Amino acid sequence: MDKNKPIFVTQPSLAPLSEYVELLEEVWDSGILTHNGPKVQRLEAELSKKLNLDNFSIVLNGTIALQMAIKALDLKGEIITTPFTWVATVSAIKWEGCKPVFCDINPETLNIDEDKIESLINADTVAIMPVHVFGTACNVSKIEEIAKKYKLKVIYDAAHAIGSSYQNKSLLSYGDISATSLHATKLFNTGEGGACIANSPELNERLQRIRFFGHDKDKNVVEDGFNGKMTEIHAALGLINLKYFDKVLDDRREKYLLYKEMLGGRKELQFQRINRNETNFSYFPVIFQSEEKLLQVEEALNEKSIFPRRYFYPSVNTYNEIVDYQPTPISEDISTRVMCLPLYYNLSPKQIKLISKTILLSL
Ligand code: T4K
Repeated sequence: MDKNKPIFVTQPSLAPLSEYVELLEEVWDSGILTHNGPKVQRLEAELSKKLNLDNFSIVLNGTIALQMAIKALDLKGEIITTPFTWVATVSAIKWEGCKPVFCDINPETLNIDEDKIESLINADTVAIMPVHVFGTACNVSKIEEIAKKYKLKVIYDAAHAIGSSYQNKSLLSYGDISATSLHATKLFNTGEGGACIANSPELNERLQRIRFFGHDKDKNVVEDGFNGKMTEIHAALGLINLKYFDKVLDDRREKYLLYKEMLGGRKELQFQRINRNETNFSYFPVIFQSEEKLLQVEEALNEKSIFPRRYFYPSVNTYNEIVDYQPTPISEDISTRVMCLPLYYNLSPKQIKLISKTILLSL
């Protein structure tokens, strides 16, 4: 372990470069760089098979995936979402001309509190957009029940959720559309990337038209679209990384459990309630007793060149440059006290022990 090398919150999981070069040679030979070429189509097919999903459309990134989902469902009005998220959830809602309405979170799962959703529904509500925070499933059954009762659409922001499951199916199979991210920092990555998983072939066809300027198969413009296409270079990266998907997931599980073993016994620390048989272990959030304590721990880690990240801080409902404040006290409180520890493939058990001991000594 290089003592001086900084340890960041994450590092991309990357397959051996030689394997990438082989695929890039095919791209060079074909001269096809984009427009849903053979590599994008192969990645769609292989990911669908791996996760047992239909109606899978790969796009440029997770934010575009969310925007496309809103567009494909023709949503105009209020969308109930969580403030405990990355700003992209909310900016996607706003870019599509809808209004984000914030529902507070469950302090144990850190996901939207399904029991608080109904009180926010009114005549302008068109959809619910929960986030499977840190890869942990929301209460999907209850959310589906509410959506059915009020005839609302459900889009899951599943940016963190590739590799997670719910009731023995991929977590990405739920909702009218699930939108995931394949960003460099995610469990499975294409550098930049994302995907929409729709609940019907018709909706998937619409998403595919939207990502390609609104063209139908004969290149007639049949609706408002934009450019959401992934390049062959990115898809090739996905294809080689996909071979290591299970290995990366297993490795994360082991590392997550090691952190839990090191830190789990301390009553000063709280952890997200997860289902170990369903989550993808994509983040290791720790909730401290106060922000002061968190800052103290962060300083001690930074002194050792260890850089955790305050995902998610601040609570998005307090971003007063972009949203009107709506109180969500639990999210506002937890976001000041939560921090994600480094967790990635190349992180060694020795480094996890160093990080954990540094935390324990500064509590
Ligand atoms: N919804 C939710 C709930 C999300 O969390 C996100 C994104 C989205 C929607 C939108 O999906 P995308 O449009 O991004 O596909 C990261 C990611 O940029 C973002 O994808 C992610 N969520 C968010 C939670 O985190 P930062 O600002 O933390 O990235 P950065 O550059 O500070 O990277 C963190 C660490 O990772 C660095 O310290 C070093 C390491 N790193 C990062 C990159 C980009 C690398 O080693 N290599 C790299 O290429 O945002």
